[in-house]
Amino acid sequence: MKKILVINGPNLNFLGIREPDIYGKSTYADLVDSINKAAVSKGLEVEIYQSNHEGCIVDKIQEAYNHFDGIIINPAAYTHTSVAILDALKAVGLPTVEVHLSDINSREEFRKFSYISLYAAKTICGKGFEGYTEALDFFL
Ligand code: CA2
Repeated sequence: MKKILVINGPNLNFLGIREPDIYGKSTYADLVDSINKAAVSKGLEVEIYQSNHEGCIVDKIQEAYNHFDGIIINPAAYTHTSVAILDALKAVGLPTVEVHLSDINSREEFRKFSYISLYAAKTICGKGFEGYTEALDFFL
């Protein structure tokens, strides 16, 4: 069975608490539940990790080396700033899908550039929780 590491970046643990107009009313626990259910139905094993800290995300990506078959990552705000996360993904070399709940191309100008897209095999945005399900399909 393929093992996929799902990483969620800063503030995503606040889902459903604030900004429901952008990110929806469902909570982070609902997101975890939806990813777990989709993974079971597709015959994939997933580990889901969330951190508000750039270095912790880099550590987690490095730990995936030799332990996972792929990475799904929503780096949240680090999408637009983090060369460190880009470099970690490149160093580990696992197939990676980038996911964003919102459509980063139709928001503020600064959200249009993604360091992570320079490495990710695919970027899915603007599809809410469904984006993670679609990302899982990439590994089938
Ligand atoms: O659309 C996405 O998934 C983002 O990665 C979410 C990030 C944002 O910085 C990216 O540009 C796009 C922000 C996540 C913050 O999540 C919150 C959830 C509830 C309340 C406030 C923030």
